[in-house]
Amino acid sequence: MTAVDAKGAFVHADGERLFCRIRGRFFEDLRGEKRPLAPGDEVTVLLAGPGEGTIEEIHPRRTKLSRPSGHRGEEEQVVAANVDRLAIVVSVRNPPLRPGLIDRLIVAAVNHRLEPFVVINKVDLGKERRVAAVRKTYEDLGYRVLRTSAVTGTGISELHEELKGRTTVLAGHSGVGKSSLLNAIEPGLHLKVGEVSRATRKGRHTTTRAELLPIPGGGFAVDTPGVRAFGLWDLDRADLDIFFREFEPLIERCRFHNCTHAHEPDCAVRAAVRAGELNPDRYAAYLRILESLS
Ligand SMILES: Nc1nc2c(ncn2[C@@H]2O[C@H](COP(=O)(O)OP(=O)(O)O)[C@@H](O)[C@H]2O)c(=O)[nH]1
Ligand SMILES: [Mg+2]
Ligand SMILES: [Zn+2]
Repeated sequence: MTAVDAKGAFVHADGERLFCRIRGRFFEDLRGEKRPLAPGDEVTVLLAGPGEGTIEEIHPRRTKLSRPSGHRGEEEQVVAANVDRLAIVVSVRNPPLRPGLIDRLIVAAVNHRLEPFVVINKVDLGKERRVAAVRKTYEDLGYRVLRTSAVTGTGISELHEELKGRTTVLAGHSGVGKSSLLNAIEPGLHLKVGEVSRATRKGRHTTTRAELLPIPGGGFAVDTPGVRAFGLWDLDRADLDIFFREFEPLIERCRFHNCTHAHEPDCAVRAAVRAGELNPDRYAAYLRILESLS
């Protein structure tokens, strides 16, 4: 299943793209979800005619990436299903890197059992020291970090290699170049690319819905429509620390077994931050996420 709207869904079957109707009964048992299907869902299709079919069965999801939606975030919107990896795309300039976003998306990815990696795009715009610093932070933690430019082609073949044979969601603020990177890998995708508005430095949302895009050589990418408020669906604040992998060896040395590492005495995480053994930006990101979960 590659794309979905109210009327039906596009399904990839043996290299063919079928438009399939969704049976009404799939809308009845939604369990708080907005739609019965998400990009990446695996389905059984009954062929109806050339290029057409009906979805007969929706298979259980291996993984899913969700965010809260609706007025008060009470509904679950599944951005993509059966995804293997999350590519966290940022740019160091235009729009600038927002502190904490990579950390938040790593938590979201791991919480959903996706393997995260970081793509620093627009490296043609300079800021080399910043790029190197971001790269070092996340490589030291054991995450893969790529430097790319959709304009000059830097890192595009490496990114292509990362995407091959798997399903990867590209997440990051709009305007960072997600659609441009995918076009650079496969110009035939003809993804619409937005202008970054000078006034707000925020990209316009030209990508309006998530869609599964075939990658040359195998695999799929999901180009998400921005992640203004990529929520941490289903995450208990007491579990947040386990998603900060560098905290892990410290956690058992905190005095309280349920230490939140925010204010408690004899906290090994805070001690490590004070001693300069933990990256203070990562700790600040942890505290910000912790606060947002209360
Ligand atoms: N200088 C530079 N501009 C880029 C690069 N990648 C994308 N852009 C520009 O950034 C803007 C937003 O790109 P787009 O792909 O729509 O971003 P998306 O919202 O993340 O999909 C467009 O004007 C692109 O031409 C890059 O590597 N370098
Ligand atoms: Mg886009
Ligand atoms: Zn602690």
